[in-house]
Amino acid sequence: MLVLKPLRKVHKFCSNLFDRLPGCTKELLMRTCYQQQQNRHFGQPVHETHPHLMGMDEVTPGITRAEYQQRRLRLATMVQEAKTQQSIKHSIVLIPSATKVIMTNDIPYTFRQNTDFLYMSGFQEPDSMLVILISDCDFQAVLFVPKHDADRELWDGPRSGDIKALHLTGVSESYNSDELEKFLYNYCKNHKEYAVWYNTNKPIKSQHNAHSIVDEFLKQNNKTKFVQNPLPLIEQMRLIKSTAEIKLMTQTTQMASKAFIEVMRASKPNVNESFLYAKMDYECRIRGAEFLAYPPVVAGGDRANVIHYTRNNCLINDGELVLMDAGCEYHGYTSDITRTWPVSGKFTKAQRLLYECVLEVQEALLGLCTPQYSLADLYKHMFDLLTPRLLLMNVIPSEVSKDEHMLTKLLRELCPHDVGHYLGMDVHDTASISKRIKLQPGMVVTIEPGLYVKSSNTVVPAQFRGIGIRIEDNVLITDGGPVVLTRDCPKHPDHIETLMASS
Ligand SMILES: [Mn+2]
Repeated sequence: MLVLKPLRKVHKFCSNLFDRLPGCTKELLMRTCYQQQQNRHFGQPVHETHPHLMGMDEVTPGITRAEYQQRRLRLATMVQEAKTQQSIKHSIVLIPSATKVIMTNDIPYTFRQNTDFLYMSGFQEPDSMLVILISDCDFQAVLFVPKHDADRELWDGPRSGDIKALHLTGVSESYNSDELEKFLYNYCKNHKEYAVWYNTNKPIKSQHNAHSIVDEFLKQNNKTKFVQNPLPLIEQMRLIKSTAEIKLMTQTTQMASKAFIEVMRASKPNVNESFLYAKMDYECRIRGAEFLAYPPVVAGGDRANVIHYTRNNCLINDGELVLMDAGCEYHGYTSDITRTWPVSGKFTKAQRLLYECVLEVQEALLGLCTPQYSLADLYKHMFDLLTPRLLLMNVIPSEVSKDEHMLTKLLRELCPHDVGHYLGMDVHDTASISKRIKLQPGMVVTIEPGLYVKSSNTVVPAQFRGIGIRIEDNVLITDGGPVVLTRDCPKHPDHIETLMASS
């Protein structure tokens, strides 16, 4: 983590200048050199510095300034509509960014921006705050950002600062973060009555100074009639993807699909799960992904029956299946795919029987991804489709099927998780949105039925024990029917066997 090299380089450069400029302190000169260097940069990729990533009008890759402004206008309109019902004239919406979280002395965890803040501003620096002021017929977006700090920027890289943040994001005004307190104090002083929209369920570990400032703001004034959570409104917007977002979702899902093909090709008996994990990470990153969207599950044999197995440190034996649940994050948009394949390249008879059962159910469910159904409806359909097949294959013995209680218990054991979830900027996206609402064009969902027979399961016939299978695709809902975004990721057993035989 140390940056001795650039420091030496600058020191040498400054020393040369220093000899020619007597009277100037070395420290001042070094700072000036750095300041000039930093001024050419932003705290995030922009078109000028990253033309390979960004278009001219884009704040983040793929999303334009106009789209971000449109989002803020929509949120202001939704708040305004809610406000009319309460007959309050003014509203203030406060959306904090994420803050840097420290792992151990001076070492940070990988930074990930607060999704709602990113969706509304496109600003990628920590310790910032978006404030939206709404009055009768007007709204203003004000961004508070970390101020320039030569010492910090020497170590952490350039910050945009308030002026460049204003031009970059297209907000109405921008200030340094340390002006937030005064700003809120003045707002309180100048307004008789107002509603505050702020998510008080902030992350437990957050050291973000803005949280305590807002807490103080909420405590100190008694004019605030309402403190409401803006999250459900923002998630309602995030649920339906725009054209630009659909393009990013298409890219992130294709990227992960192609990476899966390479991981399948690299599989062989006795391979370590950690090797397949690293291969997935590599294949996603070389295609442009920033990182994997979540700790992937790479589970050989019976370990696939631990739904959230992430230790990924065992050898996968010849004849075992490997279940991999992985996806990537590309410019803020995630993919979430699961495939299960034989590590040796050939399914056994029992494995293929169970696999084809899950695949049939999954494909039937994909066909139901239309505005007629909700995710909750599809969950019910999953069991309606699975149960007769399991009975037919004798995976569920006939004596169990006669006892409704035992049958339900066994089905829950064999398939303990949900059929899918909304997908977008977050993996488990827009979690405040009910799964009972009907699917709508512009939504992206996962469809991921699974079948898990633990080796310790003594009810199911012995040949099926120790097998865990899940097949998960990402689906875009459209007026013209479901579009399987992850269709390039092989899942038919013959296709998988052919692919692996040719590797
Ligand atoms: Mn999933």
